[in-house]
Order: sequence, then C-alpha cells, then structure tokens
Amino acid sequence: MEEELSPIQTFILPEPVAGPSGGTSPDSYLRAKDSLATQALTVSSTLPDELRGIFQQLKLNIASAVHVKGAFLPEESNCTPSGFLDEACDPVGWVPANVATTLARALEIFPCAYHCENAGKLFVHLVPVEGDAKNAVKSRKMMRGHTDGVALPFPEESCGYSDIAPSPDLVILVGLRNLDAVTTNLAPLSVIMKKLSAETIRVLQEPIFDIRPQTSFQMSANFELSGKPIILRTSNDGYLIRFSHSNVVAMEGGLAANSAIDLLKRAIAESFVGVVVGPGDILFVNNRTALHGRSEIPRNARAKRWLLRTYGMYSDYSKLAVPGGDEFCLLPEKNGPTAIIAA
Ligand SMILES: O=C(O)CCC(=O)C(=O)O
Ligand SMILES: [Fe+2]
Repeated sequence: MEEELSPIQTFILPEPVAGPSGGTSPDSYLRAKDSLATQALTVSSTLPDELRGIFQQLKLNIASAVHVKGAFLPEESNCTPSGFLDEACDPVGWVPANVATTLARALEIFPCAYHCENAGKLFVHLVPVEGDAKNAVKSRKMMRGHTDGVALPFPEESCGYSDIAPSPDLVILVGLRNLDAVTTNLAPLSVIMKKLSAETIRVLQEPIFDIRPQTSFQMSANFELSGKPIILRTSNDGYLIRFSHSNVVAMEGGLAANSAIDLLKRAIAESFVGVVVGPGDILFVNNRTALHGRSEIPRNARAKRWLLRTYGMYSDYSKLAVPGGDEFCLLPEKNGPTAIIAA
C-alpha cells in the first residue's frame, strides 16, 4: 500500500536562503521589484528539488503546511516590539522578513497584506504584550483553530461586493525567537474530516453559514459573508475550509447546523499537531486546508517569543490592490468594502 503523505512537512535547508545584502524594510524591499526578482531567481536555482516538490503538494492542497528550518541565520536583538506595528524595534536588518519574501517569490508565491488589517503592513510582529489590558491578554491567550481572513471570500467565490480580494492562500510565520518553545498548532483538514461523519460533512457544505470578520480586520460594520458553506468541495474532489470559533454562525439548518459546528470544533481540537516555529524557521500554512492556532504564552514572556507574519497568494492579485497604494496591499480598504454589486 502506498504510504500516505504527512500533511505537515518539515524540510531542513542545507544552507540559509540568500537574502538581500543590507537591511531594508520589507515593504520597500518588495517594492524594489527588479532586485527582488533577480534575488528570487538566484535563490530559485539553488532550491533542492525535494523542497520544490513539497511546495507543489502545498499548492495542490495535498500538504497542509511546510515547516522550513534553517531558512536564515537568526541574529539576536536586544529589542522586543510592543505590538503588531511597533516600528521602533525592527528585527536585525529585517533580513528574516526579506528572506521570507525572497523564498516566497522563488517559489512563485506573492506576499501580500490587506489594507483593512494592521494598516496594510506586509509583515507584522506577533509578540506577547505584558499586562492585563484586553489586547495584552489576547496576545498571550491560547488561540483556537482558525483560518486567517475568514470573512473574505474564497478565490472566485461571489460575495456581493466588488472591492474585495480573497482570503490568503497561505499564512507565513517567520521565527525570530521562541525561548519557551510555544507551539503554533495545526489541524489539517484531512485529519479533521476523518473524525466527522458523512452527514456532518454534508451539513458543513450547505450554504447556510454567516461569517463575520476577525477583530484584526477593520471592515465596514455591517459586513458579513452571508449564506456560505464552511467546507467547500473543489472541482478535483478536494476540500477547502474556512473557520473561526467566534465568527461563524448557522443562520439556517437549526439543530443540525449548530451541532455540525460543535462537532467540527471538537474534531479541530482533537486534530492539532504542535509545531515550534524556532529562530531561523519559516512556516508556510495552507490557509485552505489547515486550521492554525497557538498554545498559551506564559506571563512575563514578552522578550521570549517573537514571530513575524505575512500572507501569500499563488496568483497575482495586484488588480485588487488598494487604489493608489502598494500592489501587495489588497482590498478591502479600511472600513470597506463599500461597492455592492449584487443584492
Ligand atoms: O502565534 C502564533 O503562533 C499564531 C498566531 C495567529 O494565528 C494569528 O495571529 O492569527
Ligand atoms: Fe492566525
């Protein structure tokens, strides 16, 4: 019998990825298209075939995540950012972010951000914040399984608005520091589905769920993705998922729909595999076939864990970039979308 491929693949790079020489902010590095293209081409020619094969499986939704170890040489910094957008505390030369951008482009992935989230910054800091303020507690809390950008449509899915880009194909986490080895938890859809009955999977495919944006997405107050399935069957017999525990509700389907959500939540919790994104690592999570979350971060851990996050797309969505802005900064714009195209 053919051995089943593990949905979470780990690959140790024999050599770190050749990033740009000299430090430059990730946004301006991506803007400098010619030098990035040259660098990505150079890196592309050195990537092991096995790694390319694994990324092909990720793109085909066969693999759910690729954990690339040794992507860059971590350099210690004595500074820790205070939140998502703290610009006073750049990682050393922004090399890790720019290596992630180079590696992504070498693999024909387009890094992107959304104008309505974190001011449209290409890379944000994931760091625990000290204290008891709401945002501080949230920054340390265990995160249940979710897909990012849950209320944005799947590619090609109509949603009644024109000025909106799809949710990201990939969530990309870059490890700078992780002294307590706090895990990012992954639940592959293939594993989740083995824990669900055919009937539950059928209900989750019904177009009866309403989906609200996650709090980091500052979208128009009345926006929701309405009358949609949680699990979608693709034309090649694969399945995609979108989910967030607090932002998905059943508007129809009564008891059966609510019970399908509960069974899904339980299956997600039972499917988690912990991955430690350590310094020098880049984790590429398939945002269509994996849910991701995180273990709780201990108190007083501010200087102990620091990841960067960006998103990736397999297609060039610059036509859905915010007007007058960067090509990688996609719609909806802050407080958008506004243009309704269908009732
Ligand atoms: O901290 C992590 O490992 C994951 C964080 C995450 O999923 C998020 O910020 O959306
Ligand atoms: Fe997330």
